[in-house]
Amino acid sequence: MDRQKGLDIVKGQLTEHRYIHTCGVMETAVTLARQYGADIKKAETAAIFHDYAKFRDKNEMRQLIESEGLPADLLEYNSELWHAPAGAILVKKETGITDEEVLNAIRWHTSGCDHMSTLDKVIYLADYIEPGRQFPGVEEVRDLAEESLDKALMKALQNTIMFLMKKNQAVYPDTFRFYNKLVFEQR
Ligand code: DGI
Ligand code: FE
Ligand code: FE
Ligand code: FE
Repeated sequence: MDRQKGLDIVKGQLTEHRYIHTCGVMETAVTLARQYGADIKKAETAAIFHDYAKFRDKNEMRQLIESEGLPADLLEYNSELWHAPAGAILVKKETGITDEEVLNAIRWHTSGCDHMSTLDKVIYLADYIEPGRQFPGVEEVRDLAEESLDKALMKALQNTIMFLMKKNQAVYPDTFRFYNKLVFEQR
């Protein structure tokens, strides 16, 4: 899809703040795709649409998870996780994007999983390090992203898992699976 058309569509779904974040993810994803050999156009499209469902009604997303046969255990975990798989379904239904690689990158952009493609990783990392992100540790991950996609992701996953644990929150199993996979691949 044309960049401007995609941006116009998501603008109607997002707050101003989230739209600016989306533009940051788009720029960062294109840079990372070029650097690490993912499809640049697919990275651009996945980035534009990655948070498409961020502000959908929770009940709508809960029903979608049930009716579309998405993993039911999602409902037991933080509802922040839902907009990613729900987004993949809604983007397909509502925007005509059918490319499964793009839809998968949207699907896995929050939890991760144990079979992340290079495109999935690019979107996951771009979401974490785009220029608008300010949380502790992001600068270290930005530096690592210059030298290694997987090393940067490993640090990002460590930060996220520890952040959730410090708040006594549950960690979705796919997030641990993604982290463990990165560990296994790096040793
Ligand atoms: O939608 P964004 O804010 O741009 O970012 P995101 O889709 O990566 O959502 C990240 C949020 O989800 C972050 O604040 C932590 C929260 N979260 C809750 N449970 C989990 C989780 N993130 C991961 N990776 N795994 C969880 O189990
Ligand atoms: Fe998100
Ligand atoms: Fe993320
Ligand atoms: Fe995001």
